[in-house]
Amino acid sequence: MHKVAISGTGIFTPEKIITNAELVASYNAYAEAWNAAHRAEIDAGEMAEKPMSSEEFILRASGIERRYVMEKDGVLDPEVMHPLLAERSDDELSIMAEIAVAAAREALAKAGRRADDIDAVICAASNHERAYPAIAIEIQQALGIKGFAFDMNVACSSATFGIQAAADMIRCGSAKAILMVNPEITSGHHEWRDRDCHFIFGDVCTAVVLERTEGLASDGAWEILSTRCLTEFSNNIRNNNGFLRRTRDGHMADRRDMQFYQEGRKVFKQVVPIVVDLMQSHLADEGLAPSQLARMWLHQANKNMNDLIGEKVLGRVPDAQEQPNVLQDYANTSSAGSIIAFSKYSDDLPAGSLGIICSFGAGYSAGSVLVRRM
Ligand code: CO8
Repeated sequence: MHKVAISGTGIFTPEKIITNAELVASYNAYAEAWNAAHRAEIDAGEMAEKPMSSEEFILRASGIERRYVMEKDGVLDPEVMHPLLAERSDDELSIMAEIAVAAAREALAKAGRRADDIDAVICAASNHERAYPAIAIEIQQALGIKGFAFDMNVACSSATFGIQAAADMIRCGSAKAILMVNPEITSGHHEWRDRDCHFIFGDVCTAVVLERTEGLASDGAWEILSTRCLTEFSNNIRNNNGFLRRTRDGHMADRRDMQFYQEGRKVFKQVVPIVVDLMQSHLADEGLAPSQLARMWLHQANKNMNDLIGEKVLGRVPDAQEQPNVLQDYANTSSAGSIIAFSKYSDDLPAGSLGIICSFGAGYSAGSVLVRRM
């Protein structure tokens, strides 16, 4: 069995930013117009008025201040409320592959690797823009990687499950080095017209190079000591859009359940203990105490949730540098969140430092990756 390391990471960050102020102004204009259009039904008690959103609520409830998006004009237009992305022909690089290639180039450069050194690509994300051919195979071709590639989806835990899949394949010898990417264009499957969740998500792509620890081409890699993945079925985060849509009555209707929807309070309450138990049992299995962790790179869904998880795992309030958050700038970027935090906040730690990358989200799904700086 081979030992496995994360030798490079990369982030593609879109150029466009939507601040909470812009988001709330657009949502409130949409809600006011909707209320005006439905005034008679609202006054007759047949429909509820749409309440207004507020910047103060968003910051307090989530810690999010802004988010990056691939396209903002459509999202902010009260008459559109979703991104407007130009359709590409089958011969053009797809948008998910494009952002994955950008993040991958950065990860490969950090790892000191070229396409020839990689023998597999995993595209792990919470949605894929088409059913087939796999986005991963398109990325493989665009980068000139030989070997094999496949897509996978475990919602917000796609990256940690992707790391486990890659690490297990490298350990067993079915690949020597794997590129694992997380292109998350959440703005496309998010519901910007729902006040309860319109502030949650942002777009990004992360990339991770995993390879055998022997013969690394760069310094400062992180050895993967072990991984844990866990799933438990829940309807509390859901999206019913799928290939059977046209087989059902009313498939063309603008239905709420064709975008992300959730029971946020229930998710918060039910997921925190699952994640705390996963991290604590993972550490215990390795004979490690939480106090030995130099850093925790958690999934970036909600600051209050991360604060609570950190406190429960460590038994005290973590310092900001022990558990860095990026969601104030990026919002929830689904599977990419913990990898952005890891990529931005790991270079300063000395050799021997222990850390944990942990994701959680729809499914429910949770993943834990225990790493040590080499
Ligand atoms: N502005 C003003 N007031 C608001 C707003 C708003 N925008 N939204 C809600 N309120 C009001 C509510 O109406 C409520 O009012 P009242 O008390 O009068 O009833 C009050 O504020 C409190 O509302 P909530 O109880 O909903 O507020 P919470 O404190 O629970 O915060 C959160 C809401 C932030 C959503 C919180 O519950 C949360 O973050 N929960 C965790 C959810 C989570 O982590 N989900 C992860 C989902 S992501 C994932 O798994 C990936 C899926 C795949 C990606 C999909 C990409 C699109």
